[in-house]
Amino acid sequence: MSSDEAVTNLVDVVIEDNIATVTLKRAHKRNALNLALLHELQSAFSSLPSTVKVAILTGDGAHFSAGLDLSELKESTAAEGIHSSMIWYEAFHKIQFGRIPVIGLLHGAVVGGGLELAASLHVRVAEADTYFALPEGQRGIFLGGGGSVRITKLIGFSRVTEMMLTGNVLDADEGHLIGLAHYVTEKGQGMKKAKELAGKIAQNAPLSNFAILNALPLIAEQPMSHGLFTEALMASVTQSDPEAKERVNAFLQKRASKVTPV
Ligand code: 1HE
Repeated sequence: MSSDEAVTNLVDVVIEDNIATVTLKRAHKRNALNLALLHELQSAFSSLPSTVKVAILTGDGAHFSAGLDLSELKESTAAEGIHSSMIWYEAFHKIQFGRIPVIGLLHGAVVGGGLELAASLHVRVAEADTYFALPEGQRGIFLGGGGSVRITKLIGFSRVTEMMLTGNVLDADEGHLIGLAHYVTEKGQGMKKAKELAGKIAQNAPLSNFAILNALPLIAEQPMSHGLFTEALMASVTQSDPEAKERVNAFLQKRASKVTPV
């Protein structure tokens, strides 16, 4: 950590109504992720007030994140490397399996550890200038922030292998096509889209959002018989919540909106 950063916030949190916008604030290093930033990120997500229902995570400046701060690798030993990965895992686990859904607003470079971070988010909106890459092979290292698990689950083992071997850089539309982004917007329109989605997500029943964040990934890792059983348990818990009863009644009494095509 350089001395200027010792006194500077590396993560900024702004709360408006029930939406928190969390911004990586290390633009002069292209939001490269060092341990200090990861600690701040984890603590930002751990300390959001209970009134917050959704978060948007983005990066200050021209890039979402340039990945691992490579200067931290210069002197590190194997043991320190393992310890560092554990810190990345803990921070991203806190985000992925936290209380609230997190929308990633991506732009510019989403590379290496930046893509590992993006893969831990629940919805990803990419502005048109976004590009995705895994330059670990070129740097002589390997994924170490959970990407070999999370990115592989998103786009499959073969695509991750190809991206890592060749250093192939995917643009926003290519990333969208294979599932790295759920939405692509024009440059400058990403926040509008992210806020629109956040507004919708915030209106869901909190218990449904909890189940989506926590039960779905667990079920995806279970054998079918276990998965179906977990699903049945989660379905019955959500269905018996008073909020679900009220919402279902509202629909049956024609007080709730219908599902409409765009
Ligand atoms: C950095 C980093 C970084 C920028 N670590 N310092 N990630 C990479 O291999 C990507 C490396 N970065 C780049 O390819 C480029 O910086 C970008 C395409 C992202 C942006 O380019 P540009 O021209 O806008 O910026 P720049 O001039 O290259 O960088 C500005 C400063 O940020 C410069 O420092 P300065 O002191 O000379 O001003 C860069 O050195 C610094 N910088 N990226 C450290 N990544 C858990 S395992 C995950 C493994 C990985 O993530 S591997 C992929 C690492």
